[in-house]
Amino acid sequence: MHIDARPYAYALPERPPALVIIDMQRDFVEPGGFGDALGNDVGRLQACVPVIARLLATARRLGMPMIHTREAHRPDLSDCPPSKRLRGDCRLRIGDAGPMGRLLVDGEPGNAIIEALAPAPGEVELVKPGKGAFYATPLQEILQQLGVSHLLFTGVTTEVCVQTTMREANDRGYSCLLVEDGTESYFPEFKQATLDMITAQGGIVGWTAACEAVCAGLERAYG
Ligand code: C5J
Repeated sequence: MHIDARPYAYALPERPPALVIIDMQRDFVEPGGFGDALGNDVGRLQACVPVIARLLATARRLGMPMIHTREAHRPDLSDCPPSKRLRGDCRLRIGDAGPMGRLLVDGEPGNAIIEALAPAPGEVELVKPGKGAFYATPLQEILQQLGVSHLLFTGVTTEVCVQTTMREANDRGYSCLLVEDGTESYFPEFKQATLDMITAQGGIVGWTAACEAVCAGLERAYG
């Protein structure tokens, strides 16, 4: 069983892959959040919401493991390096109060995952202080406990937290596929470049495929 993917078929294992949903939080997707404060057009990220919702519904129905992540810092910002906080030409910085509460701070209204993709009870919701989801989190232990070998990636933004996490996962031996229409960037050219970088050289980081092909492959294998 496999998913029709680039640069070639993505072979599916006996145990279903985990669906990883990176940082679909109000901070990045809605006006008034961190992404907006950095001067980005946050409306661009909306396109992937219904796609991820479809994958989420499929994953729940097929009993696949799911990992939802949020980029978040402790309220005292002890896990936010000054080099990160002070970077960028922004109106508001990490930890400053915005219309949805303090930017990128755990527990604030703006830090919540958007309602359309909210984790269901029992699904893993991982708080990560970095761009990569393996840095300073128990993600590796969680995946090992789940017995997962393959990861399907979605979320935002393609070239920052999604790509960083996929590269971290690749180095840890996971077979990784990025869902092409299940990820977005504020910069379409960066999204395209990321898809090209991942699949270049025979899949130097992994595979990519559209949601349609991913769902069809999952249904064939686990439905
Ligand atoms: C960024 C992310 N772009 N989730 N975070 O700062 O990609």
